[in-house]
Amino acid sequence: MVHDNCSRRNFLKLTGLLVGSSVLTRHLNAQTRTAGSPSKRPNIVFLFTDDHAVQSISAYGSRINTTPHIDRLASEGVVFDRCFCCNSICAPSRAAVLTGKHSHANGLMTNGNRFDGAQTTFPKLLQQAGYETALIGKWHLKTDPTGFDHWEILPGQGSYYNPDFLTAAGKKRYEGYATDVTTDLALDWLKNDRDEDKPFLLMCQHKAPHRTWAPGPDHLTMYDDVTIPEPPSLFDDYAHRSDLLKDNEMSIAGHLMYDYDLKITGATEKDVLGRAFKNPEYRRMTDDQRRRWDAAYGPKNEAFRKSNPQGDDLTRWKYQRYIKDYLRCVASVDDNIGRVLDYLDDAGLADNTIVVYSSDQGFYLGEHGWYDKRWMYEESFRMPLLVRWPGKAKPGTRVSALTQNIDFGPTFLDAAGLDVPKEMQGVSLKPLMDGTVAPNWRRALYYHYYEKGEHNVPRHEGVRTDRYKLIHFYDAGQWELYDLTNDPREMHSLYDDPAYRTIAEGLKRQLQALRVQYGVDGA
Ligand code: SGN
Ligand code: CA
Repeated sequence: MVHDNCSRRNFLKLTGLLVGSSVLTRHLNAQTRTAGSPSKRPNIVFLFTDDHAVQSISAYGSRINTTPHIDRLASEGVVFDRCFCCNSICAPSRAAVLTGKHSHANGLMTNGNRFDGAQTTFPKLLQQAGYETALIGKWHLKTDPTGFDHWEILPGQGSYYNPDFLTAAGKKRYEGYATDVTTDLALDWLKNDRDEDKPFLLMCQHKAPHRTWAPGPDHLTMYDDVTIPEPPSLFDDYAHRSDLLKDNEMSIAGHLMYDYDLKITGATEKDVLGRAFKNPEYRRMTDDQRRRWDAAYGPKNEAFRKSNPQGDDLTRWKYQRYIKDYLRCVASVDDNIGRVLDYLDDAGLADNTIVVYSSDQGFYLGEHGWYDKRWMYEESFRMPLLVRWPGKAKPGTRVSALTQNIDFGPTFLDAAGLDVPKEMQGVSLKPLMDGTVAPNWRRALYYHYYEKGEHNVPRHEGVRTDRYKLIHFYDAGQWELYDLTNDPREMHSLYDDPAYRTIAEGLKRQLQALRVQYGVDGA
């Protein structure tokens, strides 16, 4: 198929017809495909990023950027407006995606745990059923990947500049920017390495836009001339909520480091925890990359030193530097998603390929004065989920049913015509793809964050329904209750309000029912 298309592209080039016109190619591909191709098991391209919040995707109504290529998936497919993770942290979310199980059930509860690769995962089941499976990019599960015919992963968190990749054969460094390199490797596998007689699963998993938010050479000066709007709770005082929020170590005002996070190269100022680390990317750069970096940040840093903002103005400056770098990383992700979508068109694969875009969890883009994730509040609890599934996902559909990362594996198995094993706790999202409101769909989601670590977020579990959210900070014996319709930004807990006692009790019963349903210890 690819070869046919290549020769057709060459022919078109020679005859002068292909003047950068992927529209024409798409049209021809569509004609070829509809001409009697037998119905085949769909390929799956899973595009997964790290810490990409819906507040920075225009298909989700971003006020701060545009993501035209991700938006293409929205107009050609389905947007899940209420998709959530079961544990808002990297490795646990990835393990939940692979296994279709909550953290306690797959054994990976914190970033410190090692993934048990002997357990059942959806890639393994697809592979056993005849799919060719590949994983490229961030993995972060400590043990070697299982269930993949081909894998090439970033070690741990990986690097943005000139990243190392691990394979079963060892380590290799690629010159370039991680988001571009990861896409290059994924496209290379699609074009040159896979067995074209088999359906495939490609998991293309980016490091971006994870901390330290290092933009690539092409985006270093993007947004230089604009001011990004601040979220209304940038200066949150944490009133009317658990006092545990005040103990956070993820504030833009106090916990971002000048050189490490904010790119003030050579800064020695410390954050409120007394840390003054150097940015790890800077020393990885080639001379040319460093020259471009310095040319971009040098004048901006000089202007910062000169204006020397203080107090709230300093926080505002830090927010601008943080959010612009984050969005610059997102812009590169979006460009690279576009490259993959164009390739699928050009290779004639788009019509029989499910394309999914998601990220391991959401992120705070200044809401509550924060960066990072972990809390069960909407911004980090939510995940983007966009699915283009020709013939199944009705273009332009928005789904508001409560969905979770444990549903991804079951959905992919269902797409391949396979049974979902009983041990998987998620359910296939296929019935929702045409906008149907499934009558017996789940009415509540279970959440549990277990880590006692960086950023000082207390362990908590909770339940979210269509309208309410109940959170239990169990080590401190504290509860919060939010009415998400009246207080979507979760600024005022109603747990101590007598008018909400019955609602709180009902939610506690729902939480307990979920603990029993999912087999949580002690339930
Ligand atoms: C690193 C980051 C943290 C982040 C964790 C988890 N620090 O430790 O800010 O919360 O990863 O992120 S950094 O200085 O190393 O960037 S996760 O997405 O991998 O779970
Ligand atoms: Ca993450």
